[in-house]
Amino acid sequence: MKNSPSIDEQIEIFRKMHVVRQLEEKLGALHKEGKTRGPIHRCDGQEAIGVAATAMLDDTDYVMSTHRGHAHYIGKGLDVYPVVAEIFGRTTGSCAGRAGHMLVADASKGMIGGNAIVGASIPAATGAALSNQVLGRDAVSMCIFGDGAAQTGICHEAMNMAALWKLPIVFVLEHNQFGLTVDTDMQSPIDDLSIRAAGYGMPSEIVDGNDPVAVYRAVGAMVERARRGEGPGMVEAKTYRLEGFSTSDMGGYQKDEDIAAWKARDPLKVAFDQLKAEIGEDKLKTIEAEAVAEVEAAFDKALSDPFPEFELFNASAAYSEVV
Ligand SMILES: Cc1ncc(C[n+]2csc(CCOP(=O)(O)OP(=O)(O)O)c2C)c(N)n1
Repeated sequence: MKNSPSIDEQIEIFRKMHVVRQLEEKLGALHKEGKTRGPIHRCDGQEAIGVAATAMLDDTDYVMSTHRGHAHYIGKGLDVYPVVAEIFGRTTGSCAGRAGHMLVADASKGMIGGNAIVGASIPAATGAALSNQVLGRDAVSMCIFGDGAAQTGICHEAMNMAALWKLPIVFVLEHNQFGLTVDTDMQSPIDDLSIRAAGYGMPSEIVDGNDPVAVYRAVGAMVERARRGEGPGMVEAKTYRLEGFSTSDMGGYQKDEDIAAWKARDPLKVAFDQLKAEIGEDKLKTIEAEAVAEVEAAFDKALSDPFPEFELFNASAAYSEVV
């Protein structure tokens, strides 16, 4: 089928999904030991979207992420070591330890940043698409955002302009059923937020966000048409956040039966089942073990790296120099 990932691409998606899961589990464990700085927004259960949606992009294509961006970073080609180092504020981090877990960027890979301001990545990615169009570059922009971000006013403004100017951008909506602790039913009267795309005059597709092949196909088709100059498109990937909003979440608002039902459809299991006939269970288990070892090594190395040295800004000295 056109836009389907090759077996090699599927294997790489499978591997990266395991890197992300291991990263999240390790961060969760370190948070419990009091070793993380501030809350971490884990994406367990959403790995298929971030990794598969970015798998067909080049380094010159831009991605704007969210506060829950670890799968987007790894999917877009960042190594896990500089990501871990950045999360822990070390000089070896992808932003030299100055960004932290929500704002990771690496322009050389086209990852132009996470964003902690809900909805703000949507106009930023739209602006990046406009720059590609104005400069005549053959590159697309992708904005990955949540169902909470979809309810912001700025989302409407950005999508309207993207469609009006036929910008080369793909909007990937990670519909994980919650905005903070607020259920999606309390945020919007409609279940399928992507029906709004028709109002902007752009195509959309709804996919199972726990199926990496389905995500790749749907997003790949939108990326191709955007690259051909046919304008923006939207993919709404239905998924579920298996962990709390952040590592500081006290829980209690996600139904046990929902968690169990979505765990039964864990994207890692879906990816395993899609590949096992082709390459065998033993090979897949080896890939899993290698991903775990890679993440362990990244933590070992990053956590002994130095912190950046900052010179504190002396406001009164600066003021006295001016006056
Ligand atoms: C402008 C703004 N308003 C509120 C917040 C607080 N806040 C942080 S994440 C979040 C919910 C985001 O929900 P969604 O976009 O669905 O992303 P998810 O956390 O589900 O991945 C809110 C309200 C914020 N960071 N920025």
